[in-house]
Amino acid sequence: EIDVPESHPRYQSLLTRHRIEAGVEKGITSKQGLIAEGRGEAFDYLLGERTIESADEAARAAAALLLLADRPVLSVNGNVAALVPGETVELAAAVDADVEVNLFNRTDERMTAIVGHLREHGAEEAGVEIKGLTADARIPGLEHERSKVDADGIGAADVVLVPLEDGDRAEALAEMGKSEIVIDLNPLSRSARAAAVPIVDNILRAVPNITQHAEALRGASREELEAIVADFDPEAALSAAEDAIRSGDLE
Ligand code: PTJ
Repeated sequence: EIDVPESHPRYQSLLTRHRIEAGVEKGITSKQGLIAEGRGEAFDYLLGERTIESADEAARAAAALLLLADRPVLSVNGNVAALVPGETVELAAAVDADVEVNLFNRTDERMTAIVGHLREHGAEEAGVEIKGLTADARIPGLEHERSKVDADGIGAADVVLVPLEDGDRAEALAEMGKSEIVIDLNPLSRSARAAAVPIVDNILRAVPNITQHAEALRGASREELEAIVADFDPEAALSAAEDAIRSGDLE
């Protein structure tokens, strides 16, 4: 897929860039997605391109919240589809969630391309439903195109995973009473601050990590899962991430 040796010190970052570029070429990722990727990379560099302990705890709390949910939905945008299509399908299968394509810059062409891309990555075989095309409900307080969701998808969800989300939408979804899990490398972003469970980690590492925790927690009781969620402190997780960035300890 990309001609860079795995031993290259910036292998992961080059692979990520390549996937985002390919996403733009396939009509999946928006041009703004390239800018978002650049911003994310800068934060990842400062975090030492690793999953810090507080982000691992957040991923475990996210897994518990998804397993407890009645109607969990994983929201997918153009960056998520380019970076972790198969991993998102695997997470949805592990926690019995639907996937919904939900775009900041919504066009019919990109919606169709992303739904097709997720199908190519095994959605049907895994029994995972891909929503987003019906668009028969709205998120209150957002401009028309940005507010479109499926009534039986994000519209009815109790827990929503919103990776790499714009702050306005993350806040509007939180105001609708959804429990939000946000994956965002910027611990100061409004999306991360709106989340019940903010995961400050690269989505490439975070999504498979939530899946692993979900598999490990499969036999846990409701009480155990509820205790994991109750013990999680979102503000402490954000401060720990900010401290890790400020300490400049790149390992
Ligand atoms: O595909 P669309 O039309 O829905 O548009 C998607 C983007 C991402 C362009 C849109 O939602 C947007 O403009 O987002 P922002 O406001 O740039 O926010 C994206 C956030 O994700 C920023 O805080 C970045 O630091 C963060 N980010 C970028 N890449 C990654 C990341 N977080 C985790 N992992 C990454 N790989």
